[in-house]
Amino acid sequence: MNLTELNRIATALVAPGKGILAADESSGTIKKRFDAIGVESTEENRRDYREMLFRSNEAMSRYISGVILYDETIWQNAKDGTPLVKLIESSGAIPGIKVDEGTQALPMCPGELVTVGLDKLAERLKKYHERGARFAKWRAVIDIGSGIPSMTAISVNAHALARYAALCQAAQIVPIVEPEVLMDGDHDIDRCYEVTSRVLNKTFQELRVQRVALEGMVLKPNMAISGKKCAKQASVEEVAEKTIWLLKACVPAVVPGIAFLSGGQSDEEATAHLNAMHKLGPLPWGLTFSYGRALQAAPQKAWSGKAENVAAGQSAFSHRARMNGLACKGEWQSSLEQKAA
Ligand code: 5MM
Repeated sequence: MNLTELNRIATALVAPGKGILAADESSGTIKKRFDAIGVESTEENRRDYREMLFRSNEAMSRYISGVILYDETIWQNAKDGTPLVKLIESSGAIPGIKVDEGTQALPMCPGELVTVGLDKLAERLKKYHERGARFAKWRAVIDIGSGIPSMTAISVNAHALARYAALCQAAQIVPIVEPEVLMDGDHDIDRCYEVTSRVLNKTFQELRVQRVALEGMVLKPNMAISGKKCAKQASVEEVAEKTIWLLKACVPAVVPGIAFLSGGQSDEEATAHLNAMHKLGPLPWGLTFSYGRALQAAPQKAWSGKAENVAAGQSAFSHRARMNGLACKGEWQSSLEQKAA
Protein backbone atom coordinates (compact mmCIF):
# COMPACT_ATOMS: atom_id res chain seq x y z
CA MET A 1 0.00 0.00 0.00
CA ASN A 2 1.26 3.47 -0.93
CA LEU A 3 -0.16 5.62 1.86
CA THR A 4 1.20 8.89 0.47
CA GLU A 5 -0.79 8.32 -2.72
CA LEU A 6 -3.95 7.30 -0.80
CA ASN A 7 -3.61 10.46 1.28
CA ARG A 8 -3.15 12.55 -1.88
CA ILE A 9 -6.37 11.19 -3.40
CA ALA A 10 -8.35 11.55 -0.15
CA THR A 11 -7.14 15.14 0.16
CA ALA A 12 -8.05 15.88 -3.48
CA LEU A 13 -11.61 14.60 -2.85
CA VAL A 14 -12.10 17.29 -0.20
CA ALA A 15 -10.18 20.10 -1.98
CA PRO A 16 -11.40 23.57 -0.93
CA GLY A 17 -14.58 24.57 -2.79
CA LYS A 18 -15.11 21.11 -4.29
CA GLY A 19 -17.16 18.06 -3.33
CA ILE A 20 -18.36 14.67 -4.47
CA LEU A 21 -21.29 13.80 -6.75
CA ALA A 22 -22.95 10.61 -5.45
CA ALA A 23 -24.35 9.15 -8.69
CA ASP A 24 -24.25 5.55 -7.44
CA GLU A 25 -27.97 4.83 -7.28
CA SER A 26 -28.52 1.11 -7.62
CA SER A 27 -31.06 -0.07 -10.24
CA GLY A 28 -33.98 0.02 -7.77
CA THR A 29 -33.18 3.52 -6.53
CA ILE A 30 -32.65 5.10 -9.97
CA LYS A 31 -35.95 3.56 -11.08
CA LYS A 32 -37.68 5.35 -8.20
CA ARG A 33 -36.02 8.65 -9.22
CA PHE A 34 -36.96 8.15 -12.89
CA ASP A 35 -40.54 7.15 -11.99
CA ALA A 36 -40.87 10.53 -10.25
CA ILE A 37 -40.04 12.37 -13.50
CA GLY A 38 -41.94 9.98 -15.80
CA VAL A 39 -38.85 8.42 -17.42
CA GLU A 40 -38.52 4.70 -18.09
CA SER A 41 -35.46 3.23 -16.36
CA THR A 42 -33.74 1.60 -19.34
CA GLU A 43 -29.98 1.12 -19.59
CA GLU A 44 -29.85 3.75 -22.35
CA ASN A 45 -31.82 6.34 -20.36
CA ARG A 46 -29.63 5.78 -17.30
CA ARG A 47 -26.55 6.25 -19.52
CA ASP A 48 -27.94 9.39 -21.19
CA TYR A 49 -28.83 10.92 -17.84
CA ARG A 50 -25.42 10.28 -16.31
CA GLU A 51 -23.63 11.34 -19.47
CA MET A 52 -25.51 14.64 -19.25
CA LEU A 53 -24.16 15.16 -15.71
CA PHE A 54 -20.58 14.17 -16.52
CA ARG A 55 -20.52 16.48 -19.56
CA SER A 56 -21.60 19.48 -17.44
CA ASN A 57 -18.30 21.29 -17.89
CA GLU A 58 -18.77 24.09 -15.40
CA ALA A 59 -19.94 21.83 -12.56
CA MET A 60 -17.47 19.05 -13.19
CA SER A 61 -14.34 21.12 -13.68
CA ARG A 62 -14.94 23.72 -10.96
CA TYR A 63 -16.96 22.17 -8.15
CA ILE A 64 -16.86 18.37 -8.38
CA SER A 65 -13.80 16.55 -7.01
CA GLY A 66 -15.04 13.00 -7.57
CA VAL A 67 -18.01 10.96 -8.78
CA ILE A 68 -19.30 7.79 -7.13
CA LEU A 69 -20.51 5.37 -9.80
CA TYR A 70 -22.66 2.25 -9.73
CA ASP A 71 -21.28 -0.97 -11.24
CA GLU A 72 -23.34 -0.61 -14.43
CA THR A 73 -22.10 2.95 -15.03
CA ILE A 74 -18.40 2.26 -14.59
CA TRP A 75 -18.51 -0.13 -17.58
CA GLN A 76 -20.71 2.09 -19.78
CA ASN A 77 -19.60 4.24 -22.71
CA ALA A 78 -21.02 7.61 -23.73
CA LYS A 79 -23.10 7.82 -26.92
CA ASP A 80 -19.90 8.56 -28.93
CA GLY A 81 -18.14 5.49 -27.48
CA THR A 82 -15.98 7.29 -24.89
CA PRO A 83 -15.99 5.41 -21.56
CA LEU A 84 -17.93 7.44 -18.97
CA VAL A 85 -14.93 7.05 -16.65
CA LYS A 86 -12.81 8.93 -19.22
CA LEU A 87 -15.34 11.79 -19.36
CA ILE A 88 -15.02 12.16 -15.60
CA GLU A 89 -11.22 12.03 -15.69
CA SER A 90 -10.98 14.54 -18.51
CA SER A 91 -13.04 17.04 -16.48
CA GLY A 92 -10.41 16.78 -13.73
CA ALA A 93 -12.63 14.78 -11.33
CA ILE A 94 -11.77 11.38 -9.83
CA PRO A 95 -13.90 8.32 -10.64
CA GLY A 96 -15.10 6.24 -7.67
CA ILE A 97 -17.27 3.17 -7.26
CA LYS A 98 -19.93 1.95 -4.83
CA VAL A 99 -18.91 -1.57 -3.84
CA ASP A 100 -21.44 -2.61 -1.23
CA GLU A 101 -24.21 -4.89 -2.44
CA GLY A 102 -27.02 -3.38 -0.42
CA THR A 103 -28.55 -4.42 2.88
CA GLN A 104 -30.11 -7.55 4.36
CA ALA A 105 -32.21 -8.10 7.47
CA LEU A 106 -29.95 -8.61 10.49
CA PRO A 107 -30.82 -11.91 12.19
CA MET A 108 -32.01 -11.64 15.82
CA CYS A 109 -32.40 -7.87 15.45
CA PRO A 110 -35.93 -7.11 14.22
CA GLY A 111 -36.13 -4.03 11.99
CA GLU A 112 -32.36 -3.68 11.62
CA LEU A 113 -30.07 -4.12 8.61
CA VAL A 114 -26.55 -5.16 7.81
CA THR A 115 -24.74 -4.14 4.63
CA VAL A 116 -23.33 -7.01 2.55
CA GLY A 117 -20.80 -7.39 -0.28
CA LEU A 118 -17.50 -8.52 1.24
CA ASP A 119 -17.42 -11.81 -0.70
CA LYS A 120 -14.97 -11.57 -3.61
CA LEU A 121 -14.51 -7.86 -2.88
CA ALA A 122 -10.72 -8.06 -3.32
CA GLU A 123 -11.16 -9.35 -6.91
CA ARG A 124 -13.81 -6.73 -7.71
CA LEU A 125 -11.61 -3.92 -6.39
CA LYS A 126 -8.76 -5.03 -8.61
CA LYS A 127 -10.99 -4.80 -11.70
CA TYR A 128 -12.39 -1.43 -10.68
CA HIS A 129 -8.88 -0.08 -10.15
CA GLU A 130 -7.89 -1.27 -13.65
CA ARG A 131 -10.93 0.56 -15.04
CA GLY A 132 -9.85 3.82 -13.32
CA ALA A 133 -11.60 3.91 -9.92
CA ARG A 134 -9.39 5.55 -7.30
CA PHE A 135 -11.86 5.57 -4.44
CA ALA A 136 -14.81 3.46 -3.32
CA LYS A 137 -17.86 3.74 -1.11
CA TRP A 138 -19.69 1.41 1.29
CA ARG A 139 -22.85 2.54 3.07
CA ALA A 140 -24.09 1.12 6.37
CA VAL A 141 -27.64 2.02 7.40
CA ILE A 142 -28.62 2.61 11.02
CA ASP A 143 -32.22 3.40 11.85
CA ILE A 144 -33.45 5.20 14.97
CA GLY A 145 -36.70 3.95 16.48
CA SER A 146 -38.21 2.48 19.59
CA GLY A 147 -35.49 0.25 21.09
CA ILE A 148 -33.18 0.63 18.08
CA PRO A 149 -30.41 0.84 17.09
CA SER A 150 -29.06 -2.14 19.02
CA MET A 151 -25.37 -2.33 19.85
CA THR A 152 -25.38 -5.51 17.72
CA ALA A 153 -26.40 -3.59 14.57
CA ILE A 154 -23.89 -0.81 15.24
CA SER A 155 -21.16 -3.33 15.87
CA VAL A 156 -21.64 -5.65 12.86
CA ASN A 157 -22.01 -2.71 10.49
CA ALA A 158 -18.85 -1.06 11.87
CA HIS A 159 -17.01 -4.37 11.50
CA ALA A 160 -18.07 -4.69 7.84
CA LEU A 161 -17.15 -1.05 7.11
CA ALA A 162 -13.67 -1.66 8.50
CA ARG A 163 -13.27 -4.95 6.57
CA TYR A 164 -14.22 -3.09 3.38
CA ALA A 165 -11.89 -0.16 4.15
CA ALA A 166 -8.90 -2.43 4.77
CA LEU A 167 -9.53 -4.32 1.50
CA CYS A 168 -9.75 -1.02 -0.39
CA GLN A 169 -6.46 0.27 0.96
CA ALA A 170 -4.75 -3.02 0.14
CA ALA A 171 -6.01 -2.53 -3.46
CA GLN A 172 -4.72 1.09 -3.52
CA ILE A 173 -8.24 2.53 -3.44
CA VAL A 174 -9.34 5.23 -0.96
CA PRO A 175 -12.31 3.99 1.07
CA ILE A 176 -15.19 6.34 1.73
CA VAL A 177 -16.66 5.04 4.98
CA GLU A 178 -20.38 5.84 5.15
CA PRO A 179 -22.21 4.94 8.35
CA GLU A 180 -25.59 6.61 7.72
CA VAL A 181 -27.90 7.24 10.65
CA LEU A 182 -31.25 7.79 8.96
CA MET A 183 -33.26 10.96 9.54
CA ASP A 184 -36.57 9.18 8.89
CA GLY A 185 -38.09 9.09 12.39
CA ASP A 186 -39.67 11.55 14.83
CA HIS A 187 -36.58 11.70 17.06
CA ASP A 188 -35.04 15.05 17.97
CA ILE A 189 -31.57 16.34 17.15
CA ASP A 190 -30.14 15.29 20.52
CA ARG A 191 -31.15 11.67 19.97
CA CYS A 192 -29.54 11.81 16.50
CA TYR A 193 -26.40 13.26 18.12
CA GLU A 194 -26.27 10.50 20.73
CA VAL A 195 -26.80 7.64 18.23
CA THR A 196 -24.39 9.09 15.66
CA SER A 197 -21.76 9.51 18.35
CA ARG A 198 -22.06 5.80 19.29
CA VAL A 199 -21.92 4.80 15.62
CA LEU A 200 -18.85 6.93 14.82
CA ASN A 201 -16.98 5.83 17.95
CA LYS A 202 -17.59 2.17 17.17
CA THR A 203 -16.66 2.68 13.51
CA PHE A 204 -13.31 4.30 14.34
CA GLN A 205 -12.62 1.62 16.95
CA GLU A 206 -13.12 -1.08 14.28
CA LEU A 207 -11.07 0.83 11.71
CA ARG A 208 -8.17 0.92 14.18
CA VAL A 209 -8.53 -2.75 15.15
CA GLN A 210 -8.40 -3.72 11.47
CA ARG A 211 -5.36 -1.49 10.84
CA VAL A 212 -7.00 0.90 8.40
CA ALA A 213 -4.76 3.93 7.81
CA LEU A 214 -6.91 6.87 8.85
CA GLU A 215 -4.73 9.18 6.71
CA GLY A 216 -5.97 7.38 3.59
CA MET A 217 -9.77 7.49 4.00
CA VAL A 218 -12.73 9.84 3.83
CA LEU A 219 -15.70 9.71 6.22
CA LYS A 220 -19.21 10.18 4.80
CA PRO A 221 -21.50 10.80 7.77
CA ASN A 222 -24.96 12.19 8.34
CA MET A 223 -25.31 15.54 10.08
CA ALA A 224 -26.68 15.87 13.63
CA ILE A 225 -30.20 16.77 12.60
CA SER A 226 -33.84 16.42 13.72
CA GLY A 227 -35.80 13.44 12.41
CA LYS A 228 -38.04 14.38 9.47
CA LYS A 229 -41.18 13.77 11.53
CA CYS A 230 -39.95 15.53 14.67
CA ALA A 231 -42.32 18.33 15.72
CA LYS A 232 -39.41 20.56 16.75
CA GLN A 233 -36.99 21.07 13.85
CA ALA A 234 -33.55 22.33 14.87
CA SER A 235 -32.39 25.57 13.25
CA VAL A 236 -29.59 25.76 10.67
CA GLU A 237 -27.25 27.17 13.34
CA GLU A 238 -28.06 24.38 15.82
CA VAL A 239 -27.48 21.67 13.19
CA ALA A 240 -24.15 23.24 12.26
CA GLU A 241 -22.95 23.71 15.82
CA LYS A 242 -23.96 20.25 17.06
CA THR A 243 -22.59 18.52 13.96
CA ILE A 244 -19.20 20.18 14.40
CA TRP A 245 -19.11 19.33 18.13
CA LEU A 246 -20.00 15.74 17.30
CA LEU A 247 -17.37 15.39 14.58
CA LYS A 248 -14.65 17.06 16.66
CA ALA A 249 -15.41 14.60 19.46
CA CYS A 250 -15.42 11.49 17.26
CA VAL A 251 -13.26 11.98 14.15
CA PRO A 252 -9.46 12.06 14.55
CA ALA A 253 -7.78 15.11 13.00
CA VAL A 254 -5.54 12.84 10.91
CA VAL A 255 -8.54 11.89 8.72
CA PRO A 256 -8.08 14.07 5.60
CA GLY A 257 -11.73 14.71 4.94
CA ILE A 258 -15.39 14.46 5.79
CA ALA A 259 -17.99 14.56 3.00
CA PHE A 260 -21.64 14.62 4.12
CA LEU A 261 -24.57 12.70 2.71
CA SER A 262 -27.75 14.76 2.32
CA GLY A 263 -30.07 12.03 3.62
CA GLY A 264 -33.38 13.50 2.43
CA GLN A 265 -32.75 17.17 3.33
CA SER A 266 -34.00 19.65 0.74
CA ASP A 267 -31.37 20.94 -1.69
CA GLU A 268 -31.20 24.29 0.01
CA GLU A 269 -31.12 22.93 3.56
CA ALA A 270 -28.19 20.66 2.72
CA THR A 271 -26.32 23.67 1.31
CA ALA A 272 -27.24 26.00 4.19
CA HIS A 273 -26.07 23.48 6.82
CA LEU A 274 -22.71 22.94 5.14
CA ASN A 275 -22.24 26.69 4.76
CA ALA A 276 -23.06 27.35 8.45
CA MET A 277 -20.51 24.71 9.52
CA HIS A 278 -17.77 26.47 7.57
CA LYS A 279 -18.51 29.66 9.47
CA LEU A 280 -17.46 27.78 12.64
CA GLY A 281 -13.93 27.09 11.38
CA PRO A 282 -11.02 26.56 11.40
CA LEU A 283 -11.71 22.82 11.18
CA PRO A 284 -9.17 20.00 11.51
CA TRP A 285 -10.28 18.13 8.36
CA GLY A 286 -11.53 19.10 4.89
CA LEU A 287 -15.33 19.35 5.10
CA THR A 288 -17.50 19.03 2.02
CA PHE A 289 -20.51 17.40 0.37
CA SER A 290 -21.04 13.97 -1.13
CA TYR A 291 -24.66 14.54 -2.04
CA GLY A 292 -26.90 12.32 -4.13
CA ARG A 293 -30.43 13.68 -3.99
CA ALA A 294 -29.44 17.24 -2.95
CA LEU A 295 -27.34 17.59 -6.14
CA GLN A 296 -29.52 15.65 -8.55
CA ALA A 297 -33.16 16.42 -7.76
CA ALA A 298 -33.10 19.71 -9.72
CA PRO A 299 -31.27 18.41 -12.83
CA GLN A 300 -33.48 15.32 -12.94
CA LYS A 301 -36.60 17.49 -13.00
CA ALA A 302 -35.16 19.90 -15.57
CA TRP A 303 -34.07 17.05 -17.86
CA SER A 304 -37.17 14.82 -17.56
CA GLY A 305 -35.73 12.39 -20.08
CA LYS A 306 -35.88 14.77 -23.07
CA ALA A 307 -32.84 15.37 -25.31
CA GLU A 308 -33.93 18.99 -25.84
CA ASN A 309 -33.67 19.55 -22.05
CA VAL A 310 -30.02 18.52 -21.69
CA ALA A 311 -28.79 22.12 -21.48
CA ALA A 312 -31.43 22.92 -18.83
CA GLY A 313 -30.45 19.81 -16.85
CA GLN A 314 -26.78 20.77 -17.00
CA SER A 315 -27.49 24.30 -15.91
CA ALA A 316 -29.57 23.06 -12.93
CA PHE A 317 -26.71 20.71 -11.96
CA SER A 318 -24.10 23.46 -12.33
CA HIS A 319 -26.15 25.77 -10.16
CA ARG A 320 -26.44 23.25 -7.30
CA ALA A 321 -22.77 22.32 -7.60
CA ARG A 322 -21.79 26.00 -7.47
CA MET A 323 -24.02 26.66 -4.44
CA ASN A 324 -22.43 23.76 -2.59
CA GLY A 325 -18.95 24.81 -3.72
CA LEU A 326 -19.61 28.23 -2.16
CA ALA A 327 -20.97 26.57 1.00
CA CYS A 328 -17.66 24.74 1.34
CA LYS A 329 -16.05 28.13 1.83
CA GLY A 330 -18.81 29.62 3.98
CA GLU A 331 -19.60 31.99 1.09
CA TRP A 332 -23.14 30.85 0.22
CA GLN A 333 -26.18 33.12 0.78
CA SER A 334 -29.82 32.23 0.20
CA SER A 335 -30.18 35.34 -2.02
CA LEU A 336 -27.98 33.56 -4.60
CA GLU A 337 -30.70 30.89 -4.93
CA GLN A 338 -33.40 33.47 -5.50
CA LYS A 339 -31.35 35.25 -8.14
CA ALA A 340 -30.94 31.99 -10.06
CA ALA A 341 -34.65 31.18 -9.79
C1 5MM B 1 -27.13 8.20 -4.59
O1 5MM B 1 -27.65 7.28 -3.64
C2 5MM B 1 -26.72 6.30 -3.21
C3 5MM B 1 -27.13 4.92 -3.59
O2 5MM B 1 -28.24 4.48 -2.87
P1 5MM B 1 -28.77 2.96 -3.07
O3 5MM B 1 -27.63 2.04 -2.87
O4 5MM B 1 -29.83 2.87 -2.00
O5 5MM B 1 -29.34 2.90 -4.43
C4 5MM B 1 -26.44 6.46 -1.71
O6 5MM B 1 -25.56 5.49 -1.22
C5 5MM B 1 -25.82 7.79 -1.51
O7 5MM B 1 -24.50 7.79 -2.01
C6 5MM B 1 -25.76 8.25 -0.09
O8 5MM B 1 -26.73 7.69 0.73
C7 5MM B 1 -25.92 9.75 -0.04
O9 5MM B 1 -27.02 10.12 -0.86
P2 5MM B 1 -27.97 11.27 -0.38
O10 5MM B 1 -29.08 11.28 -1.41
O11 5MM B 1 -28.45 10.91 0.99
O12 5MM B 1 -27.12 12.52 -0.39
